[in-house]
Amino acid sequence: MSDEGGEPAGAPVGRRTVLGLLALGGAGIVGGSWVQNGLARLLAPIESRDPTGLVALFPLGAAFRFYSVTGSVPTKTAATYRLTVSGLIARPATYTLPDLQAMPQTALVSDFHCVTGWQVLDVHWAGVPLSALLDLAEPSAEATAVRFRSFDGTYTESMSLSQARRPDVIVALRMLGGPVSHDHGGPVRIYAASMYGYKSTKWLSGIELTHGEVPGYWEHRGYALDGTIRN
Ligand SMILES: Nc1nc2c(c(=O)[nH]1)N[C@H]1C(S)=C(S)[C@@H](COP(=O)(O)O)O[C@H]1N2
Ligand SMILES: [Mo]
Repeated sequence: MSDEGGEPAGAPVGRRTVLGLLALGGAGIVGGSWVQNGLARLLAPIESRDPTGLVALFPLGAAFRFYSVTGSVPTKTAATYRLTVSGLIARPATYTLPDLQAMPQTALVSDFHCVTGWQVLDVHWAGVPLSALLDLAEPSAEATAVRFRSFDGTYTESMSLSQARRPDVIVALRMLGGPVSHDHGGPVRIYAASMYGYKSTKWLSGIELTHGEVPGYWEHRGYALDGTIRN
């Protein structure tokens, strides 16, 4: 089921490892994107960090994969980027990249875990705490959840309002020591430290306050609505 549409860019170690896994299974040599999709299929049912020991056995954690469920994503610059905050709130708003850069920033060093098993440890992140934008929006009494949209035109995610207010959920402007790159969802993405990577919407374009969580792209394909990492 869970082809994450990942591109093989930047994952030579992962690919070598996959070939090893496939060789063990007697599958022989296969082509590039199929290899990654095969890995996703192999690991997708695993809903915790490493119950099988596979990740420890094969060092998949060396590098980020670049995931996109869409073929190509438009590039947004400081001049063209917009983030809208809408829904069940008193104060709808649209932020530019300079607007977000001018707000107080939170930095954190925290791990990134994809639910399919790969992880990157001690990643440097910085951005605006989502809670700060929610405070400015003044959610109404009926608002119980937050829905994220992406300017890839396809991806959505949701989390409860109380999860969204956690101090470790940020509207990330910086990652890995620089601005969030296009491939990592720049110029602005979500980073939710206590949740699996699929909650960290890339190419963030909208934050909407809703009544109840709206299942997103991956929830429609079997992922849990609550993406909290439990172990
Ligand atoms: N818009 C969008 N956001 C997304 C995804 C995606 O395909 N599209 N994939 C998610 C998943 S499953 C993971 S693990 C991370 C991967 O982040 P990375 O591409 O920076 O490694 O992005 C998440 N956010
Ligand atoms: Mo993921």
